[in-house]
Amino acid sequence: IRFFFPRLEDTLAVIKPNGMEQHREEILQEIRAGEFSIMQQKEAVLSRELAEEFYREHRDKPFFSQLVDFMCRGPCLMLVLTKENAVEEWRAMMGPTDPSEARQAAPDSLRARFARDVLENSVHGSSNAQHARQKIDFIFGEIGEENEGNVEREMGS
Ligand code: RTP
Ligand code: MG
Repeated sequence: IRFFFPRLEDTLAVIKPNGMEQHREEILQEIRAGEFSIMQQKEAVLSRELAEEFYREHRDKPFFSQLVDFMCRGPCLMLVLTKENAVEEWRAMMGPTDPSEARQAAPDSLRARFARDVLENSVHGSSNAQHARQKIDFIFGEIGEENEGNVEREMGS
């Protein structure tokens, strides 16, 4: 049964501002090569408020304000990726948070190749299925309604 009906899973992927500035097409190419289905996508400059809410679990970390500044500095591309085991597969494609670790542990990963440093690490991915659902609802609910003016362009897939 499982063979014929794989359990599809959604994850939220974000190409962060530095990824958009320099490596957008290469990252999208990797997503296609990974055979993820792109079910929804939205390009937007995040408001501070939205970035703070998006990363609220890190609000007490020393890097929080830098992280929010970075995420708001230019457009992000937010993508709902669907595939069997999408959460884990997308995390594996991204590699570890810190590119110096990524270059050791996962030299082909996106962060090994495209991250500038531990902050500007080019991509985000949900860490589990429940987080994925929450963040997808948050991004594709609120940006659409409240931040319409910030959505610069939607790409055709
Ligand atoms: P993400 O949530 O963006 O997919 O990244 P992650 O799970 O690999 O790492 P997480 O611990 O959730 O950190 C979120 C993002 O915060 C920035 N960061 N900066 N300066 C620092 O030491 C530092 N540590 C983390 C990164 O942009 C990281 O992806
Ligand atoms: Mg995280």
